[in-house]
Amino acid sequence: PFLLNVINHPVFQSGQTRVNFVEQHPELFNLYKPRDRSTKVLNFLGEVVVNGNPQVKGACQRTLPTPVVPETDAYAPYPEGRRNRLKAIGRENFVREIMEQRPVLFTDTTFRDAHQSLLATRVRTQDMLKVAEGFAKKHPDLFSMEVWGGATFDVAMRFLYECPWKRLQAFREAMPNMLLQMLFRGSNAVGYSAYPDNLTEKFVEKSWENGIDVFRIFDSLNWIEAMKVSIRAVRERTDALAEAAICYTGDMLAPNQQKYTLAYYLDLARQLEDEGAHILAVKDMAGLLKPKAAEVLISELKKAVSIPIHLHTHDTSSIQPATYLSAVNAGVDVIDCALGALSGLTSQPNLNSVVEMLKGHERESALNTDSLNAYSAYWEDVREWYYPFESGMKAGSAEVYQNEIPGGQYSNLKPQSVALGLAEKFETLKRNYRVVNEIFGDIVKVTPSSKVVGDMALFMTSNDLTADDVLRKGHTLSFPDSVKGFFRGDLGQPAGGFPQTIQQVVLKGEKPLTGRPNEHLPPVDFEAELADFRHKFPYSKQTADNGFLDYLSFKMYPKVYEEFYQAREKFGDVSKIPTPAFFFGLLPKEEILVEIAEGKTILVRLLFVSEPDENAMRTVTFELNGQSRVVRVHDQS
Ligand code: 3PY
Ligand code: ZN
Repeated sequence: PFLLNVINHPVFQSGQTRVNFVEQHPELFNLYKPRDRSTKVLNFLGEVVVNGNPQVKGACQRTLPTPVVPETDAYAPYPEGRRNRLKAIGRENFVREIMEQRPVLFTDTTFRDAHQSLLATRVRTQDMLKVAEGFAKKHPDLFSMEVWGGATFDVAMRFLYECPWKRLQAFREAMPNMLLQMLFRGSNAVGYSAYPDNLTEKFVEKSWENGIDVFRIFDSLNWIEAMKVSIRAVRERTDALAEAAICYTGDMLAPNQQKYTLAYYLDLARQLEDEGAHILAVKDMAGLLKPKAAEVLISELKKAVSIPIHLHTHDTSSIQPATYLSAVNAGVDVIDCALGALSGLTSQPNLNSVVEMLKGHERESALNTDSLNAYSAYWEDVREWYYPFESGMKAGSAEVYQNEIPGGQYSNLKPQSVALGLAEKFETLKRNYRVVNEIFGDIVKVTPSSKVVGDMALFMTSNDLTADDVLRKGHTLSFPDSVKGFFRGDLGQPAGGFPQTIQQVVLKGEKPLTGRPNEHLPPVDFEAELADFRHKFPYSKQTADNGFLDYLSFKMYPKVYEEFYQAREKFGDVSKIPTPAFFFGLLPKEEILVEIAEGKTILVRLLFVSEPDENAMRTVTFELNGQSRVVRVHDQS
């Protein structure tokens, strides 16, 4: 097929072919014809029909609702939104204008943190994309849409077989008037370990080129050293906003609070402003910021810095709307909420209700709650499709003040504990999370430091270990890699340093780092590595940028990328398969439409599934655009 592509290419036929003809025409690698694409879709569906999608193993088929997309006028122009404003007046004027605004502004987290925190990040691009354009047209008053980064990058590839960059590009196209925001883990970018500085810079640059306008940058230990490279990259290499975050932990007003005090946060805020942050975020990832503390913290921050303040929380305790009211009264500029049906509990407070709460308040927002409610109704139905990923939490819980588990981690801890056979011990696991935090010296817990605490809590739970066992018998234990890395200084330095005893127990004589872990990483040689990458993964070159974004995905998650690559080769682009069919397969006679290429849609109907033969192979018969087609699938049961 490649040779045919070359021979049939108009440039080749014109006789004007140059030496680098192949390099300049990535479309030559479009080796898959529509028939291949539909076969791949059938292969995927056949696999799910026979063996189920491993993602939802054990979930039973049930009647799923049909969500209604609120009406949108596809021909209506996009009203001017914050992105138009940023472009028109530039970053400095834009942030000044934000601070002068009387109404409080909102970031909608539905497309990122909300589903990361409620549905283990599993919401697929198409379900968000269906409402993206209409939402952008109806809610241009929002400050931003948080759509990317955090765990979405990893999960899109690992579990959904989707390209995260394509997701971003699609959002960009559907919401040209809105500021698109991402969560960026400082020197850990969208991964779990430290990357060479030039890779972090390249990642920032490419994220901006592909659609990001606001980078929320944090460090999992509030270690400013680790945030400098990314803040500078956003300032110098893009026209986007560098929003630097301080992570809030513990209880600032507790009488015994020694470490995470008001003075600690004010000092961090001043340093981040000095580093050039355009906006300051207070990132309350576990939902620990109580209303009174918010009043004190926000009003003191307003005095300490002269950039806008953007507050983020999780409603795990169920009292965070009260925190938002305090923060609004204290002058916070922007707050993070999620659309009704994907809000509350481990997610953000309810956007629709917070907008209503502020009706009559001097900082009332102009957002239209009728319209927000229509979109919430859509999500209420879509959420049903993802029911296997629900955490099971039914009400707010004050336990969060003890275990301090971030909302974005809570919804993943449950499936992790199930996978390790610890489903029955979830209560012990949560208690151990708190114990680990204590023996690790009370650290900030957010990705990736929260993963370290989670891994250790899982380790203690599965081995029935107490804190005392760990400290006294630790020299005989082999700790999880992430825990060793943490005490080696791979994530940087925690406030107050590492507790010596546990550090020695874990490291067993190995010498820890005290500087920036990235300092020791040689810069990436993009040219040489890219050539190797393209050689190893030729199919990646089909993209418009000749595989560079795929290469960045590979650099973040080499093994995950490799599996994603193989899945894409085998099944093609599965992102267009409707979600119920993607997770649960089809019932006999059920029919779905799948877009296999721009403007080309196939109609697939399941006819029947044969009994397994002596080699455990089943024949699955489909009807594709009216013609019968069969695929053979190995039954793994
Ligand atoms: C992430 O890094 O994924 C987070 O959501 C941290 O809160
Ligand atoms: Zn969050």
